[in-house]
Amino acid sequence: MLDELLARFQARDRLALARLLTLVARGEQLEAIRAALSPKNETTPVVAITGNAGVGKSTLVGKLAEVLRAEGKSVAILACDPQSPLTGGALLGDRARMPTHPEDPGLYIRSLAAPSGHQAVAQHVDLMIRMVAQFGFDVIVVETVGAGQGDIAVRELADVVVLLVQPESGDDLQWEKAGLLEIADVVVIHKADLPGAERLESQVRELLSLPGCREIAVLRVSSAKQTGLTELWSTIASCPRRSTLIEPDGQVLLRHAQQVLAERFQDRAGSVGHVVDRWKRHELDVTQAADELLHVLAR
Ligand SMILES: Nc1nc2c(ncn2[C@@H]2O[C@H](COP(=O)(O)OP(=O)(O)OP(=O)(O)O)[C@@H](O)[C@H]2O)c(=O)[nH]1
Ligand SMILES: [Mg+2]
Repeated sequence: MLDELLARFQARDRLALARLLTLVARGEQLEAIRAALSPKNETTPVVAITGNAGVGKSTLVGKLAEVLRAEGKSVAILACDPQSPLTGGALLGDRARMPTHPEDPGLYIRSLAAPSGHQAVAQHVDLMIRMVAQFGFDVIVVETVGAGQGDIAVRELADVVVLLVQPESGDDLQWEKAGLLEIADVVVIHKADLPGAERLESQVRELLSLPGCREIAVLRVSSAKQTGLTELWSTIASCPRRSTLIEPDGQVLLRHAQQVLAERFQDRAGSVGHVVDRWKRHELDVTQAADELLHVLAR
């Protein structure tokens, strides 16, 4: 059954892709599916779109997909939703705001339930990203749940993180309190058709000019008025990539090892995480980190 699905997936059957994604979303057959993927095609850019609820993520993702399609690029969208797809509402809502062209082989949209709590993306979305990359899409866009600190996980998954903010009533910059600015490569002042966009842009630029901030592009975009969208894509495309997916082989290996370990040796997840954290802080090189992981396992 799984073998047949995988064979159909390799033959670029979208129904097989959908079924496999469902298995992964349920946490089933993870290892077999992971093992069946070849490490090829992992240079596919992954763009995360994040921001608070209602800031227009789904709408913008839909518009961005149209820009990409017009350029002849195929796009897979993984839309993480705070609600269970069982309720139907959120799922259908997202679909409604995104273009649905079932006949377009260059566009694939998948809604995923993100677990409630602090996580910004659905579980195993890393594996799903690899799957759609392998399926052959040119660009992968992940819509995340604006879950504040939980979005840090997004940093690990994506080459480019786009943070959406919108003119809000009052001075309550929620996304700033949540630390979202820290993970962004591009900040979009979204709904730029609304009053207050200019003021918000200067607030954001001011925050970003504080010492210690990375260089981050700031753009005004209105999905409703269709302005700033092509500029947004060219900005994203010119961002330096620093994905897990394009790191040197050893580091990819280490990260995959971490996932497998976390699944198989749940009791040692803490120790594994500790080693990986030290590697990330450059306290260990990749060989040392691999050695330490072996120690953790041999215990
Ligand atoms: N004025 C204006 N409204 C917009 C724009 N883009 C989206 N909206 C509206 O903003 C609302 C929320 O849009 P969504 O795309 O659902 O936002 P979201 O961030 O995906 O929402 P969640 O997934 O629920 O967090 C909708 O009513 C949209 O019509 C825009 O450019 N301008
Ligand atoms: Mg949405």
